[in-house]
Amino acid sequence: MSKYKMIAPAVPNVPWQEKPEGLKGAPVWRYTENPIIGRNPVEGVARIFNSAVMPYGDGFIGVFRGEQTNGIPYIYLGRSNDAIHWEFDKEKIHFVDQNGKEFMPVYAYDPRLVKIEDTYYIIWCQDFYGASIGLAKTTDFKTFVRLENPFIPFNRNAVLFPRKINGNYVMLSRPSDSGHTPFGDIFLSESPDMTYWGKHRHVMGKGSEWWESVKIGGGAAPIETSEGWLLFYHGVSGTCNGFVYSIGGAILDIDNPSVVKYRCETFLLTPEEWYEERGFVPNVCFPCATIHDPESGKIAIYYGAADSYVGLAFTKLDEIIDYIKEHSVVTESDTEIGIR
Ligand code: BMA
Repeated sequence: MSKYKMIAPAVPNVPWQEKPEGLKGAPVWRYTENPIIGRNPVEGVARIFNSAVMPYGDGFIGVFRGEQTNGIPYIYLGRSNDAIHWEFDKEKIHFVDQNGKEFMPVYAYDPRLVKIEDTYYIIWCQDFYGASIGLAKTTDFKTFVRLENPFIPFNRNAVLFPRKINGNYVMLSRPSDSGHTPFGDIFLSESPDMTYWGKHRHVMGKGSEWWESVKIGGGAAPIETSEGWLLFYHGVSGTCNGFVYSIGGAILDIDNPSVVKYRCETFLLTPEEWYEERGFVPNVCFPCATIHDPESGKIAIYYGAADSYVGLAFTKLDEIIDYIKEHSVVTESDTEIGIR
């Protein structure tokens, strides 16, 4: 009997490996065959990383950050039967505006993919006179309709909740600068129609713990549970040799997600393996999606590794919630409603 409940559609074929014996104290463990996506995965693309996947039909579908061989990132569609071996389209995703006219962003990176009711939304970072959030929808993964840019620049790391809360769509984002951003807290905004965004709230600030002391950003779409919204996010620390990106975990109030109920003071995963420590940008674990199954409590976390690869890690609902609760430290700025 599981202790906690996950509220999500069943995914019996969630990719999975049991926790290795002897891995004490760590609630998240890596897939032994990582990285699941290596370099030069498709013609014209040097690296795929920071990408989002989800169940679709009998298999899985995903939106992938592909670094083209000209150095410009774009989003590519990929499909898989097992969520581990992926086939990618050679052509980047083709966007149209709401009148059907081609509407391609100059560049597009770090996509997230979230299903709300019958529609799939892609959220990514793009140029809108500076780094900001792009938003598009599809129902068939053939036509991708770009919606209005939700926010003015500069902003990154937007993630939608998988259902409306109190009648509104809810999006997390991380206001930033136009460069590598030496600061950053997670905020949320609401919208009745995916066009007008407001009721902005502060969710959580960069942490007092060293591993997340420079900035944080939303990662995978929050998972609805009996304890609140389970959020995997990234936390960044600064070293004399650059930023280090680790994966953190928090649980947000179910009806008022700007309130942080629990926040894990330790990272859940930090760069340790060669594919996380060595690559185009060393020392990056950057979560963008989970595939999760309410019946078994299995959660597979997809993360970009060293801006070069895609890694896969696992945890279980009861274990991760207990771990976050047992190691939780929340500050006033976490637990307040987040309006001043
Ligand atoms: C951030 C984003 C991510 C990237 C990370 C580390 O600012 O650009 O795409 O993974 O830096 O380079």
